[in-house]
Amino acid sequence: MVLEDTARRIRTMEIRGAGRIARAAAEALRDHAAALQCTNLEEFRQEMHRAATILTETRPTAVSLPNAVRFVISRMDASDSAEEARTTLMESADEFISRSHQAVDMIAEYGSRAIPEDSVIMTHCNSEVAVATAVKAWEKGRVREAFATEVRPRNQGYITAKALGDAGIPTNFIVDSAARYFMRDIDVVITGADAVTGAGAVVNKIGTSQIALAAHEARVPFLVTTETYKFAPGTLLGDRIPIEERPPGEVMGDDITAGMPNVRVRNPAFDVTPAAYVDMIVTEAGAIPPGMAYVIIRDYLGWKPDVWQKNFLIDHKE
Ligand code: RUB
Repeated sequence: MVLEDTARRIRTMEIRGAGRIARAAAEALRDHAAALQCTNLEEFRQEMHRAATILTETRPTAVSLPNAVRFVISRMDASDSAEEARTTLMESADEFISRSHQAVDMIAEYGSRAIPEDSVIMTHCNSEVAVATAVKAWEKGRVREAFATEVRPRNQGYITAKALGDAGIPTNFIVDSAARYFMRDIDVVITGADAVTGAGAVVNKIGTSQIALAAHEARVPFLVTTETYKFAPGTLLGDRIPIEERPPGEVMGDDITAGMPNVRVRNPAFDVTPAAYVDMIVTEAGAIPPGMAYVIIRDYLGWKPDVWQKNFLIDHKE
């Protein structure tokens, strides 16, 4: 019940943002394991793998989701009984959730140090970790003003503008297409990430790459704040990050499109910013250049090519 409910809330974006999605999935697996009346190890394992599949299929782009699910369920494989597997899984879920919260605090601290004194910052979409960094920098007196974009079509920028404003930061709310117009006033752009590839490219909310391009053109530093569990090991095997394309109705009402038979509305939810437009990626493991993405995958996500080639898609998909 909790499982299906969490899956529905992630799918409908009631729970959104890569970090929150990952923690919600870990929590759902933990609660599902706790509620499962099952004393047979193999049955327990199978049911938890089924649960993992339901969760990972809710949204395709945020790599935090399969990484969190893998972290939570992989250790139970060494268990000798259903009870041991349940305990291990529940402990892993709690560990993931607490590490995730700690990571946000650490990134906010490191990221805030990277923001120059008296900065005007710009952010796009609603990233928990980018907002935490901006607020931390504000508390240290490093931020003078903020710009938050609207983020069509789902308007996540409202949440960001409110959070920044509530923290006391004088905040300008602008439409997405005004980002380049205001870039001349900006000292640093900060965004979050849904995925980071082995080559250091950053997948984030649609429009991020245009803002990165405008920042690059204006010589404005572009900072990405992200937990290490948003790095994508599969990209080292040549996998591409799937870009979610959401329903056209989010962009234009179905009644309007009905009157335009030759018009197709496209609604990709994310885009890819090449590493060349990213100045720094701030993680809980430190602030790194995008070229060091491989090191994060190797050292923080347990990258072992032989094992991952076999198991990259959690084994319920085999
Ligand atoms: C959210 C989005 C966020 C990242 C990072 O997209 O693109 O910038 O997920 O967020 P959506 P966080 O609203 O479609 O989920 O730092 O909170 O993980």
